Amino acid sequence: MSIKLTYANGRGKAEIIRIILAEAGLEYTEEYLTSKEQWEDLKKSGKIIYNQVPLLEIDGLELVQTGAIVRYLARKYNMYGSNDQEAVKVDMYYEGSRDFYAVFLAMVFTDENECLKKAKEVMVPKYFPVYEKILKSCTTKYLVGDSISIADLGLLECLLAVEEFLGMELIDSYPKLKEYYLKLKALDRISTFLKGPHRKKRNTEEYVAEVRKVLF
Ligand SMILES: N[C@@H](CCC(=O)N[C@@H](CS)C(=O)NCC(=O)O)C(=O)O
Repeated sequence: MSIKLTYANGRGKAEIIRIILAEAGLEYTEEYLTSKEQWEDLKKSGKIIYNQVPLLEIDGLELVQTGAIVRYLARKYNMYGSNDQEAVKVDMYYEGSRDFYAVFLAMVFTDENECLKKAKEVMVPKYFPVYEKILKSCTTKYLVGDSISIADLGLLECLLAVEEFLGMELIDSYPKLKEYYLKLKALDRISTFLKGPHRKKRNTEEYVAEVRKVLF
């Protein structure tokens, strides 16, 4: 059965879903919201219960709410630890990554420089030592257990943003995190995704204008 992701043609809340779909090895199509008419039609279709995207159509379901979508994929494609104790750790580390990534999400509609300043001065010093400490006690290359989970993919999204917007030198001071990041980025499916069309580009003025035009 075909899988379809509906969102704007940018990272936003959908990018973590794209990263997970990539690691799960799933083929899917994307519909980009580019016109008000298309957005109104989507709302009328009844597919998006809160009138919000991302929308993931999969297994005959119409899924909204990013966290619900992420966990559905995680459970189905074995990225949620191997028991309840591991699952709750996956949740803790994944949720931490969401709190961290929120500063990059905010860049679309608020002052980009302010967000980057906060990312550098507040978020990196708050979160990187936590993940460095966790990784120091890990015996595998993953945050939880011996296989990749949404905790790793959530943190990967943060690390990619830090490298892109603030520079690799911010990661250099955390040796375990750096080693972990380089290994994650080099995984076959992830490295293919990062070079491919599902990986979205950083926001441009045109993209922000398009999102404003369509959604508001
Ligand atoms: N809690 C939801 C929030 C989704 C959300 O705010 N989506 C925005 C686009 S990023 C949207 O659809 N906004 C239109 C609206 O709320 O009217 C989630 O995480 O999926």
